[in-house]
Amino acid sequence: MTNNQKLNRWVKEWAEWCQADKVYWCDGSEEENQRLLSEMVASGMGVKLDEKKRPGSYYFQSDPSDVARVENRTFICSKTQEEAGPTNNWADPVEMRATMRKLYKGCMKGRTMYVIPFSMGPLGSNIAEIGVEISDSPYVVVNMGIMTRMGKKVLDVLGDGDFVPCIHSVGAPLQPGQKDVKWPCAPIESKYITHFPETKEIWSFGSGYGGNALLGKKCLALRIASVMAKENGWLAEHMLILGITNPKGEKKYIAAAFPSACGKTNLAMLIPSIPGWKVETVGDDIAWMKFGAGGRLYAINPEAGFFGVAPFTSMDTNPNAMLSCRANTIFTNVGLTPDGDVWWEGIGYDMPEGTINWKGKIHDPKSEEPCAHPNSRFTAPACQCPAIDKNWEDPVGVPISAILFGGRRPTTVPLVIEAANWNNGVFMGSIVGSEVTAAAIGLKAGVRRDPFAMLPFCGYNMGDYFAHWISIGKKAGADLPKIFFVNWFRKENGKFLWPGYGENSRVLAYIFDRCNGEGETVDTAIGKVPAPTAINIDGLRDMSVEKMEKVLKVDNNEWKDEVALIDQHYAIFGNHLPVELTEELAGLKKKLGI
Ligand code: SAT
Ligand code: MN
Repeated sequence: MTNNQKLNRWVKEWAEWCQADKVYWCDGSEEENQRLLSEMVASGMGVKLDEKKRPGSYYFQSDPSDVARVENRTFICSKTQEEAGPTNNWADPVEMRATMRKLYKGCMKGRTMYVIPFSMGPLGSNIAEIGVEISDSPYVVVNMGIMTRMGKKVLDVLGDGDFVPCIHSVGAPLQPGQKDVKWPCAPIESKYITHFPETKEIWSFGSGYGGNALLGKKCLALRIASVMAKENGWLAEHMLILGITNPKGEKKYIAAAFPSACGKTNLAMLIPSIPGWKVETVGDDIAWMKFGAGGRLYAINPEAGFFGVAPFTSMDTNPNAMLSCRANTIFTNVGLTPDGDVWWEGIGYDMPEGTINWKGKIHDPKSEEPCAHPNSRFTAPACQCPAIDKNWEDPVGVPISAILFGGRRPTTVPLVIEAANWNNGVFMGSIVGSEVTAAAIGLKAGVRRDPFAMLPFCGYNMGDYFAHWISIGKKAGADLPKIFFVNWFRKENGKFLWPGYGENSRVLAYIFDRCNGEGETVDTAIGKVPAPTAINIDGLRDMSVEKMEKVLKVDNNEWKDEVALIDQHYAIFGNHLPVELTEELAGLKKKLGI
């Protein structure tokens, strides 16, 4: 309980509306965490993993219909559709409230309503924000306990201050005597993940999975925070943050945005392959950046844990992620081995016989279907990451020297390009995209643009978001990060030209040197690329200066095609596209001779 009148009133109103059996205020203690986990094990929702193999860890299987974020059920309910812009699903806020109020009525019958106070960012940091989630899912409580700073300590900091109200229900009330299912949720057509940017509220109904239900993450820390950031002159971004130290002991921080499935977690936790360099992790998914001392942008990771994709995480691909989830971790939709451990495709060893798959059946190793769902996850405390940066919880944040944008581009985009200036860097962010094959879920083959990797996460008109980025560059006295465009995924004859993973440290080292004004560059139509010998390839098998020339090549013909695609991409933003980006595109066309 609290003396915060607004909070008390809000909790009371919703407990009555949802007709929860009980209201429980989470204190965030370890005792509470253990109790909720034990209750879920007793009810059959969760499984305790073997204490020797995976100490303090638990296993869950979701309903097969509730396995990922549902973008087509995610809405931005600004007053007008124009404010939500061409890339968001918009719904009228008055109508949406009416629709959802009906769904929420009585939706927590037979369940406990948990009140979850949480802080995105270190408690009391002036970059942090406080939210309160009410949820009828104990699974959400224990996950929020890892992913955020949660409980009574948050209420102490909140006092009678303001918070972001977040309402969540799995949408599966229980009648008297009705037995609960393992993973309660509502059918897809009544799932709603809804944001009200004007009033900074989040209403979520019908799903218990990931970003649909852990409302601090994508809903607050990106969709709502992007609106707050625009209003108050800061940045809320879908970016990892890493610290990199050179052999002389000099350290810089880099933030990087990549669309889903481009290896953000791997880059954030990378182990450099070049001697003497060190990479440390501040965050793997979200960065909030505000101006601080010396006009520099300081970043915090608003989260306290990693909600990482399990498949293909191994001691080879990402040992720091493997070690982060060695204990005190919640696993969802991976395989469960007979000896009480977890298994997934690409974990680095064969599946033990008798392993149960994410659908709860003994897995046939010859099956076409995977044992772990492709979007199966580990929820692990960030402090367990061996590479966690010593400043990761500094309330002031860490000063950002460089911002990277990237996607999966088999052609056209070289390994690394340096923006000429801030606006040119914003242009690069605005054209980020990944190549998708026709097989990908209902998408057209070609480049799927995902500007700033924020397509599903920007809480307002993406054209206005570009303009906000431009305006950040105009701040008086700002000492801005350098911006780079990277692409680890260029191919020749179907094969990747660049080895990726730990070898990406070679590119980070070049970027580090560029921030010090070092490193040899070559000018091209789109920006500065490294000279073929500027990136250290010592000891790299299968790499040569000739191959580097291919990885770094800027082919003006490819860029002429790209520019036509950028024209199409930009057209959807109409008069919300800032003139500075039109000018950047015109400048590029001129250099290409179009
Ligand atoms: O489910 S989350 O939104 O937390 C992760 C993701 O889909 O990117
Ligand atoms: Mn993400």
